[in-house]
Amino acid sequence: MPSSRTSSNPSQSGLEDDRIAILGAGALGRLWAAYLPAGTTGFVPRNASAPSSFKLNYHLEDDNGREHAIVRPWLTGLSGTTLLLATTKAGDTLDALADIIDQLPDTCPIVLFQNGLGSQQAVAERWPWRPILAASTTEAANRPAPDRVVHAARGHTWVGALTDSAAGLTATVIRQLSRSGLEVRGEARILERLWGKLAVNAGINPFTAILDCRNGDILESSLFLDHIDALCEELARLITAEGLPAHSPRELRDDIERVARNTSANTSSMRGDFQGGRATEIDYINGHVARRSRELGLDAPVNQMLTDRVKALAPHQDL
Ligand code: KPL
Repeated sequence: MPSSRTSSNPSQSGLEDDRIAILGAGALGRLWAAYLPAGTTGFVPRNASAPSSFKLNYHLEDDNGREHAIVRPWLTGLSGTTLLLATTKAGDTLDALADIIDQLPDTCPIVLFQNGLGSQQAVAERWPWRPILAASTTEAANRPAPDRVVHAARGHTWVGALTDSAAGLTATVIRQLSRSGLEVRGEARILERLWGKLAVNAGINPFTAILDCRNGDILESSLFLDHIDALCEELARLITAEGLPAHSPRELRDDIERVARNTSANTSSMRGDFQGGRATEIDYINGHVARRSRELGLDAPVNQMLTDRVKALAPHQDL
């Protein structure tokens, strides 16, 4: 149940014992902030966009269609933070963290919620001594208006360690996140889970952006039908070359089609980014597949073609 109130028992910083800071006030960050207990959670202002008020007000439509007015503070300091959720876009995460990380206690777990792959590794490589975890979530949230978040469907969130110092902290992170009432589980093989999600996103998101259609509509399109088998072969080869458990191209295609059917009425995050004039995450999805394939001596022409076509739709984006 989302928590509409502000805390009745605020500590000095305005938060109770758990002090969860959320970096990234998009759909996913606002979803977690709404479900976590009000007194424990606040947003981290980005340096470049200092908020003009002390609180962030928005509406949440929960997964039962009920409306909640949400009020959460912009945090004025991070010294007592017990958990940082980074819900920024993949391409923004490294810079956004660099701006604020010196304010965080060294022991504070940082959970990365980005789509695709590449940004998580960049963060773990830059701060290898920090406890850094990655999350893979199937919670579906979108933001049809700046002050409105829709929790379109309940899912699960898996959390696992990326750096050595995070290895013993998964249980603490799960305890704090579970206060939201959302389903959170530990995942020892978080990279495998992130690859599974990347494969689904690689097979849905660029098609929806290029064709400007909902997820389910790609299934009958000739662009999808002409390229999906080759795309799945490229993914299957790379997953094996990365040393992860093998998946056949057929299994990957079945997963992609199942998710496209189950979310048929959804606008994918990539189409939503494009429509909203935001940079897409193509470099961390199909672009990551093309780049890693090149690095490992493999070919991935379909992933490269989809990357190029999405970038041609959004010429402002460049890594
Ligand atoms: O994760 C998604 C996304 O839009 O990024 C899918 C699974 C495609 C659902 O829309």
